[in-house]
Amino acid sequence: MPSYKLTYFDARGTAEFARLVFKQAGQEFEDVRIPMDQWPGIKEEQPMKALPVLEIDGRKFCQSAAIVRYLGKKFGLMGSDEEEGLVVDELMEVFAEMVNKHLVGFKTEQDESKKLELVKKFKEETFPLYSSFIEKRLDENKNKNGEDGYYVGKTVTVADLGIYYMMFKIREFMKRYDIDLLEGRTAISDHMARVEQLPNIAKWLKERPQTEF
Ligand SMILES: N[C@@H](CCC(=O)N[C@@H](CS)C(=O)NCC(=O)O)C(=O)O
Repeated sequence: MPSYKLTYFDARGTAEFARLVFKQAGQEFEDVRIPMDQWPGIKEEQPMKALPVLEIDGRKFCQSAAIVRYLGKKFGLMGSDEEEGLVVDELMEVFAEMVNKHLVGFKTEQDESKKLELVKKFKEETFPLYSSFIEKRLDENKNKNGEDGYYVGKTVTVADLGIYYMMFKIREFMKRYDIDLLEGRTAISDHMARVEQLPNIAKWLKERPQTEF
């Protein structure tokens, strides 16, 4: 196995999905967290002047989604055939779209009243659309396997880790507004609990640095 070093800031951010994949796979990696004041000094050394960067035996790779897909393939977490792989990919795109199209607005909008409007629209339109689709995929796999479980097959894939992390981000953000979007969304809450109870993930959630984002 090559040596892995994942460099990011001291945050979950766009590196945490890859960290979750490493942890679930039980694969050792160096979890490097750059203090913000040191970032200007190393920015120019990064392939696209941004983080996360994964070093594999010293060679640097960027783009968080590409990193997750690589790790998923390496550790057998992409589904067991092309059709399962399609669902896994589909849910990875759901994750990316949610983060880049919707959650980013909460971060960039500074005006609190405009932010409240975004929260309202998210609660009434965006979240129901995404969560209904996610529940449909969970339900389909449940019908196929006859048991509550994961998004494809009977074992964890990167789709489970990504959608878990997406829901975690939403849950954390909405707490500030005293909103629980997962109320009544039992299939999603149960899935989150299932991921949180995976032994390697449970250990990581306990020991990982506590950061705001
Ligand atoms: N599409 C890239 C985005 C990379 C990116 O914009 N990273 C941000 C942090 S999330 C960054 O390095 N910001 C610092 C900077 O641009 O100076 C990915 O998913 O990896």
